Amino acid sequence: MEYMGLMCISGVLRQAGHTVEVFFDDQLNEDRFMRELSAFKPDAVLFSILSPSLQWSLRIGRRIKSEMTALTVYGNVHVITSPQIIEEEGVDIVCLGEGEDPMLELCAALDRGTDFSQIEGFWVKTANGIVRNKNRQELVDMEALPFHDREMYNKYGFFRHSHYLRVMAGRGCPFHCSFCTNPVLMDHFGGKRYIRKRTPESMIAEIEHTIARHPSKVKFLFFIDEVLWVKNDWLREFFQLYKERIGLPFTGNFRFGAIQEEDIKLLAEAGATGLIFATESGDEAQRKGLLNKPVSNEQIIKIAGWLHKYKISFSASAFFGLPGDTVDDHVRRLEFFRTINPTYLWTTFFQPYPGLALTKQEHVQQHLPAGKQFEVTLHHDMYLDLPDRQRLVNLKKFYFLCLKFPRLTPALVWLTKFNVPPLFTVLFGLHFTYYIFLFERVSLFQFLVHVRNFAVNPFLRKKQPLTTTGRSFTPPGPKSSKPLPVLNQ
Ligand code: B12
Ligand code: SF4
Repeated sequence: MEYMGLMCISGVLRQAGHTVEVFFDDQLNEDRFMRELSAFKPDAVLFSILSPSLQWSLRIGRRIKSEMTALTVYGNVHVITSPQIIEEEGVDIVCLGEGEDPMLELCAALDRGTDFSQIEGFWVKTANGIVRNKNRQELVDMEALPFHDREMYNKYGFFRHSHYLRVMAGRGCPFHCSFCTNPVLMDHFGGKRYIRKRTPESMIAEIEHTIARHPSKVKFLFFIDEVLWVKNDWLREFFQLYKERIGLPFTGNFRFGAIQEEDIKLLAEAGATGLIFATESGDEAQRKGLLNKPVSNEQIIKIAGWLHKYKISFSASAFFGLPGDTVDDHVRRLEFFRTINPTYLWTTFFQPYPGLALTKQEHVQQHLPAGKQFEVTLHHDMYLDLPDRQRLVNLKKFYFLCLKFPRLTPALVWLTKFNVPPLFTVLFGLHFTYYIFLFERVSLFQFLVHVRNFAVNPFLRKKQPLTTTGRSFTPPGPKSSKPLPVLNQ
């Protein structure tokens, strides 16, 4: 997946005259990846880290520090919520917030050969210890930023051959769901000021620019904003323009809530084919209580009805791996999902990422397994140590099939008693393939890359010593007693 954050940072750095390149580790041959990186002779290597990629990034960071002279700079959500990773070996700098401005200052200092330890928004490891600068007060002005530097990804066939593009109209979401990092970011960045949408006109101009320059014909767009709907006025103005000037089929993330029938109608006219409406749970009490998403079943059923009326397919979602849930609870909730009849039902295991309101709750804390790392995929294992784990893990893999084939449900639920992971994985693969064609709109070329990554890589990777995937990190542990590296200041 291309990273919007890196594209934003690259855009400003290139405009300031720096040379930027992206390197994608397909995890087939780490030595080859390191050779390619080293041949570029970077002054700084930037990691954009979500929690599941932490261990990979630390391992690569350590190799960079031992094989090259580059600085390692870590940013993105995991770093914002756990800046103490600065104490890990291989990490030189962590970014406490938006990276555009501090990176500009860092690169300018590297060019001049001057001190970079005092840059606001960074914690910096120096020979004399860690310098913890304060976070920057100002958020970036999204209207003043250059367009996303998407072209840097085109060196890779996977992105060049893509017929669909991810675009982003803004940052942040005004809601406070307990399982989501968004409210944590809102608190971190000083409340609602973090929620910003581009002006409809400038967003449309960026989409036109991106489509015109993309090497493959763009057939589909995916708005990856946390929630595309924030205000009705913005939505209406934007999609009116979209309908007139872009008109390509698209999908995006929405929240069941204040959206009106006229908005759904406009979205359909503008080209919405498959929208993502998170339900999170088929149980209203769980959704409103534990998950802190105050959306009623009634609201969801009403909006789902409009989506069907205007022929927009949509996916719903169901959390697995929450404290208190049983197999029977999930089977009972199927009734609600059948009522709204989504095109796809996305299931995911809850991950207790750092800082989440839900992670802090006692009944989650008491089920946290010691030293467990976050997995990149949320589909195969339950993070929390909960009763009836095996059956719930099995059920999750074909929950969507239970939804679509009610008559098969009793037999499928009975099957969950047996421990035959390959069978369940095949069943999961069947409907996940349906999802990636329907919602992710992958091209055949991209599909083959996916097959290699998901089906072939795990076998090839067995040859790599998995013991080197990095050590586990226990936040906020005692300070490292190791001598700090001397940096090239
Ligand atoms: C779009 C999106 C996606 C997209 C694109 C991912 C991407 N990284 O661009 C897709 C659909 C692919 C995706 C996938 C996943 N996502 Co996601 N995603 C988002 C979302 C909605 C917006 C991210 C975004 O582009 N923001 C806009 C950009 C401009 O901001 P930014 O990324 O924060 O970057 C800025 C700063 O953080 C900083 N920065 C970022 N990187 C760096 C690097 C350096 C060196 C520096 C200095 C600064 C810096 O500067 C940037 C510019 O200001 C966020 C929600 C959120 N609020 O962040 C969730 C979110 C990041 N995703 C999340 C998760 C869990 C996932 C998945 C793990 C889910 C899964 N397993 O299926 C995968 C992981 C993919 C992977 N391989 O890592 C969680 C992360 C939680 C955590 N603690 O890590 C979030 C926060 C949502 C949530 N539920 O809470 N995601
Ligand atoms: S509505 Fe979506 S993005 Fe917003 S806080 Fe809830 S889960 Fe997160």
